[in-house]
Amino acid sequence: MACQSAVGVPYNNNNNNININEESALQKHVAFFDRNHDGVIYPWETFQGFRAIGSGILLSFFASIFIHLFLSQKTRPGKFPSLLFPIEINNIHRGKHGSDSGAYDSEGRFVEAKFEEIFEKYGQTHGDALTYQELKAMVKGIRIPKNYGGWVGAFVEWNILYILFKDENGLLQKPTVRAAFDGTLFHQKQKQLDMMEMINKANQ
Ligand SMILES: [Ca+2]
Repeated sequence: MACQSAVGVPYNNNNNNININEESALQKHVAFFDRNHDGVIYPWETFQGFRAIGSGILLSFFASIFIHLFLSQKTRPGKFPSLLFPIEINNIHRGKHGSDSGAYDSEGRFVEAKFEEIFEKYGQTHGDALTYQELKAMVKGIRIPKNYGGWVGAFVEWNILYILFKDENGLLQKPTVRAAFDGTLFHQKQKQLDMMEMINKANQ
């Protein structure tokens, strides 16, 4: 969900000129957690966002702490550190770490070829899905030597994605991963859970 202040990242495929109205895939990916749409995400919003997509209290709590400790200051260049650990969506591409899949480029734009590469290289069993073992192999395979922060970042991100979005056979499906990258997955999941709750209430 786009917030008005999340005007984008300099982006133009041809000559790198600025298009300030373009919202990057990475901005869309995180904007779900900006619950009041003011362009800044606070830890309690991340917590609420995780709860809204069906994450348990413990995982939501851990994710909020980890994400904000890791990202807050990177997204606030030149600003004095804040104990509220805000994340500024406009600068979210600055929070990108090494040892990632490369499916977001340095400006937070989605890179189709890198996304495809994940499944071509590691989706050995099903082609269009990852088993947990394949996911582990991928997270290990994309490591940059001695980039320990990136190793931890990638490990946590992919494991959270797996825990919350694996299917009934324990597979992380390609369309699910694509929707995570393009920012639509969390909205879909929230809608689905809201719908289930409505049905449950209606049946009581
Ligand atoms: Ca906010």
